[in-house]
Amino acid sequence: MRAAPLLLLVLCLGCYDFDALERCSDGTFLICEGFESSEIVPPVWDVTQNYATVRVVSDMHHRGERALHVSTLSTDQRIQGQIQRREDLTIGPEYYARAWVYVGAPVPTESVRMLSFNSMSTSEPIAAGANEGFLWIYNDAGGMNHPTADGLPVDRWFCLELHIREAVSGAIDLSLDGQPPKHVDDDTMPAGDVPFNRVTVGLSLLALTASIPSIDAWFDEIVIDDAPIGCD
Ligand SMILES: [Ca+2]
Repeated sequence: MRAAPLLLLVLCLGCYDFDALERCSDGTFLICEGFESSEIVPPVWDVTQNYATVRVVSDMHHRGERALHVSTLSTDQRIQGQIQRREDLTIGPEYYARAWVYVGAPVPTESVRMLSFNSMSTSEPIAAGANEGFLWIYNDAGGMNHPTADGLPVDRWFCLELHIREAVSGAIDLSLDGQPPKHVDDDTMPAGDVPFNRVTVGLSLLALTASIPSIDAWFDEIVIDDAPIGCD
């Protein structure tokens, strides 16, 4: 290569939009959803919209050109704006999940679940979410609520990582933006010992006692794998 084209190539590296690169296209993860299709396609994902709308949008994204937008109504009812993938993940007993999440201000103070694993036969999940404005681990199989010291970020994309080791003496880790995780030793066996085989992404507010303002949140590049994923 002559000097001039090489110089152009080097200069061009500085102007290339690396954020536009879509990480799900190379197929290295067990499950990766970047929402680059213009719609959520059943039966890959089932959609639940109770007092909420769930749409793939092109005016907001972490990477690529699209993301998932969940918008809830102002209500005191049971809110579920979610997509769920139902299949045998066949990656147990240790799962890793990563999601890019953007929650619009103001900070929701109610209990909200955003990324959860469920079993086919039960709705009891292990979930990452927030409560009282802080990131939170829920584990219905074990110790229930495990708050973290991390405030729920709003008005910016953040990287949410969840690690589950399924066992009676199991463990859960929740990490924000690649920081050292909140670690919990807990019983993580699903009811009936049926392995987790569903993953759910979105907003779920199940125990409201009063009407709350609407919430807007976006999700992008949902990854499930049997190895640590990171925030790349
Ligand atoms: Ca995307």
